[in-house]
Amino acid sequence: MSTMEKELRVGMVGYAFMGAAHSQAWRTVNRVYDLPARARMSVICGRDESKVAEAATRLGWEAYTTDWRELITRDDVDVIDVCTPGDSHAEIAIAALEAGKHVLCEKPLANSVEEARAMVAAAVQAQAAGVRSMCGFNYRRVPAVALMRHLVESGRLGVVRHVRAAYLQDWIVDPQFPLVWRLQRDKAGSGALGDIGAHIIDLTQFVTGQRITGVSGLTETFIKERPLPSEAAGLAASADGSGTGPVTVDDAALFLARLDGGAVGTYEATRFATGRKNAVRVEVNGSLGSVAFDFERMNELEFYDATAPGTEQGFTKILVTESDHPYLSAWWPPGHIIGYEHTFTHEMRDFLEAVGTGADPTPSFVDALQVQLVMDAVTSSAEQDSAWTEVAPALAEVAA
Ligand code: SOE
Repeated sequence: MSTMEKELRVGMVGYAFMGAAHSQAWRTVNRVYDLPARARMSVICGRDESKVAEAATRLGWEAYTTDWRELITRDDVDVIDVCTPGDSHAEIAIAALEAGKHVLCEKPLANSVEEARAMVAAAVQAQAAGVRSMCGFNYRRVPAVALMRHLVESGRLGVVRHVRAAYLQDWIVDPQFPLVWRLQRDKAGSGALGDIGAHIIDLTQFVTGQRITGVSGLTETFIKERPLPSEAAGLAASADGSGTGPVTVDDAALFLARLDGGAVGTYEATRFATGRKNAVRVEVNGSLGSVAFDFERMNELEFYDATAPGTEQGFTKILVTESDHPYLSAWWPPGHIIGYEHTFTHEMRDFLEAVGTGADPTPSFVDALQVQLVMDAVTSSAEQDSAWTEVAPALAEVAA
């Protein structure tokens, strides 16, 4: 460690899918990027002692604890990384910020707008004391997505008119798939809308620089009752044979949107797109060109340049692996592609860069509240036969 580098001792809460993805990123980030701060994987936290002890060894953490309240008061921890289900985000993040710890919180920020507002209030207060916070929308960190934003920002698309976004999965198509926490409103807040719709809301606002101002939404729960899960229930869960319970979240959420720069958008988030495993698709059409991205081909970006001579126009497939593409200078030679886990390494890179230089990382809790406000508007609209529903700017709330 150079003398200029700060050490940031991380305490992570949760050790399932996101905990493993974040651990991989904390392990890797300082070996790849030269940064003003170095992460130390100090403590991992989970309720079940034998499982968290095993996770600490497997994922590379120095110590473990079973009590997040103890974790956030420790003097040997500077950052709290929240990788738990949504029902504990607000409580943990607010307590950590109040204890003076920087916070990285998985998406969606919270299970409700009220919780997200309380988190923003805690983040704003902590910020005055130099305590930083960020929400973990990892798809912003796909190099092709960052390039998309750059093309829009630098005017290559002209005036943005259409945003077309879909996040398609199929892991609960089978009606016998059990009632895991992601299908329970009290734990997850919402279903496809908050779990994957949140990503495309954030991603499109990030890429276009425009805010969603109003929506007309529709949600559906196709399978209303499911077998109860066995205790170890992840994305590949099994039923425990003890009966069934009600699904209390949406299986699919669709909405139309208007954005504040004049664009219109269509959004679709579903866990019932049979055959689509993790297709995050975004297309943006502007007056001078278009860009199209699909996460299942995450190293590529399609770009149509309408200013090229007519005889040469057509969608160009850019292989986003050049060293001067976003995030890629530290990785492999051109053509040697990257994967899902890199998006988290890039997320930790941006977090450490900001905290290490005393800046606020993005997306902030305010940005994440904006996403929450859109989701809330989609839910209310769907409850009122898709009535048009305005989305207020989160920043105005913070300023008030
Ligand atoms: C499950 O649907 C899930 O793991 C989401 O929670 C993640 O945010 C998404 O990136 C992949 O799918």
